[in-house]
Amino acid sequence: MRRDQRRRQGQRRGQGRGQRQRQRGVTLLETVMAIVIGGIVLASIAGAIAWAASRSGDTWPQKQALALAESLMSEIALKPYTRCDADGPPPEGSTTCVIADGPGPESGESRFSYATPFDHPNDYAGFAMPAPPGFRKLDGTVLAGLEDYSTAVLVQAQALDGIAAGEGLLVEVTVAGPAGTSIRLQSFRARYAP
Ligand SMILES: [Ca+2]
Repeated sequence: MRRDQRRRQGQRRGQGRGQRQRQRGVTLLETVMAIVIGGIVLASIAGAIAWAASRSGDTWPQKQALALAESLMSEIALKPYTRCDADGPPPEGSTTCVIADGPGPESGESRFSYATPFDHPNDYAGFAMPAPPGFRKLDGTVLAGLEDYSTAVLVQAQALDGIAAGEGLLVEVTVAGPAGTSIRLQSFRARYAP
């Protein structure tokens, strides 16, 4: 009697394991459904990536123009803002410049000259690199691929908070590129040296 009970219990346990094994299994229909859903998800992700890639291409001229404007603005920021031209400071004991500095380059100065380069923010007043040939390096050579980007610089006296116009400058760099692209950066300088 006890043996029969144990056998029946064993049969019930065996049936229970079989049911659990059947529950753990995956049907062909479920597999097909998973593949279909996975495919839809992957197609959606690929579509989002393609959309983002197309949008990033649209903004490329703006990014390029901004990089050029920042480059030229950094170059101007490196020039000391002094009262006299860097080549003609006042002699010792005097306050009169040997070479006075004013808007635009002084005699012989050029952004593309190694002997007499621009040496003051004022030298960039009215400076421009029309397109073509577009943006040029300090040695005058054209940067390939940037022939459609034109550059113009405005430098003018600017009164700042507590600083007279004669001792403050507004520097404005404008870069125009393809597809109507236009970037304008502004910065302000205050004279710190004699
Ligand atoms: Ca100068």
